[in-house]
Amino acid sequence: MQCLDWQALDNDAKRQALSRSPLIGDTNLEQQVKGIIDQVASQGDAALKAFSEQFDKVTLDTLRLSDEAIEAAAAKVDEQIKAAIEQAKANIETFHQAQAFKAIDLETQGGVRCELRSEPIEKVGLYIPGGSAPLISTVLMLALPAKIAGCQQRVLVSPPPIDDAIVYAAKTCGITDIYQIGGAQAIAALALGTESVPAVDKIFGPGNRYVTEAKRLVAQDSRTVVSIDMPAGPSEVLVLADSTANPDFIAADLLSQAEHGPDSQVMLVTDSQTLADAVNLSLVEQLAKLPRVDIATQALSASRTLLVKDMTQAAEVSNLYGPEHLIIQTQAPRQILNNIRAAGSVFLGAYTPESVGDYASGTNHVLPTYGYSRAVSSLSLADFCRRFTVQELSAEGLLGLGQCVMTLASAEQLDAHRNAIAVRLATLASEEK
Ligand code: HSO
Ligand code: ZN
Repeated sequence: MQCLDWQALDNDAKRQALSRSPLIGDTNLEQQVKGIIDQVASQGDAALKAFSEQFDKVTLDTLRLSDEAIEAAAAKVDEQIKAAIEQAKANIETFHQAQAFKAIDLETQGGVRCELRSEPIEKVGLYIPGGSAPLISTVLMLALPAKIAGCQQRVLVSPPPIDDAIVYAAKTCGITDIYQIGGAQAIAALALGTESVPAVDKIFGPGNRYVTEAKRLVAQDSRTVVSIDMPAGPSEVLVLADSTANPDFIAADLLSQAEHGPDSQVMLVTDSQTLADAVNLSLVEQLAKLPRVDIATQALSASRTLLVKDMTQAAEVSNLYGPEHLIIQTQAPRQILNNIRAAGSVFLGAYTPESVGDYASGTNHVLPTYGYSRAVSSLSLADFCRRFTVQELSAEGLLGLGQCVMTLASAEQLDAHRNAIAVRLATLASEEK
């Protein structure tokens, strides 16, 4: 990995050192995806089947997996995998159940009652990518919170042929419908609805650039009212380490992120040149043994080590970057945690690799990337709910608040607003006589 001395860099070079590969709007991609969405809008299921033949090379009779097909796929899954799914599921459930909404019901002033309530989003669509790494864990991370939140219809889509373990995970996590559709066309179907796919209120989940572009486009499409979970970018990790860290652990963590994709970014920020050198040596050794060596090598070529003066500065650098995953391997990681302002999920200490959060500790692995951790939160139960407020005033409440509202309405020159108060105050005054 390229190694830079942070303190020797000027401001421009510092910005450059923390830069991600540009997410340039690709007009060609946009046009292509728009075309797919329009085709699904006009031809529904027929378009979905045609795209499956074209992109997935699969001919589909039905888009929805039947109960028999689900049972048959689930029966083929290895018992060890089932047991691991059950253990991860229990932890994810425990952590997400604890996030249950706490309602607010109070008086802001005498006779003025205000409430904050929460309702589950009724229909949610969950996208699970196919391809070389079937993300079983993503099924757990999306389906369990959706179920715990109380979303009524929980639709999972994934490109055909769907991996048996994904089908099993969907079944055990209470998915109500599974559709074997993928790509931009699956997002279009969830947003617009077709003869067999229900239109949903919100779409969740990671995907390739077509999927990401389709999510962005449907969220702005005037034919639909659909939201998406969060903006997406390539996955990334930043490791903060001091001289006490184990270089083999760090190299392994960097590689676990690098193997996700050639555009994954991994960063090491340390105050120890000796550690940086040892990590580099270990990377070379471990990389050679990985089946996904080509992907990881490409990711590493755009990744960096930054040498800082101390671990306080290291935390500042991490805050500037705002990593999706932040691993802190130092003598006293919790001390550094107090200085952390922006990160999707934090992994503390030598025995907490990112992998545990990716699969099974209980935290969610759907996290803001690309520096969005400065403003966007990691996926939680709240993302599957909508909050709304309620207010109720007694006559006394209105007497106490009316003049304030009338003054502000007059200042905004909105007389009808003022009158909505005035007419009531006048009635109250006449009733009092
Ligand atoms: N690190 C990925 C999640 C994942 N890893 C799934 C393995 N499977 C993005 O947070
Ligand atoms: Zn991962």
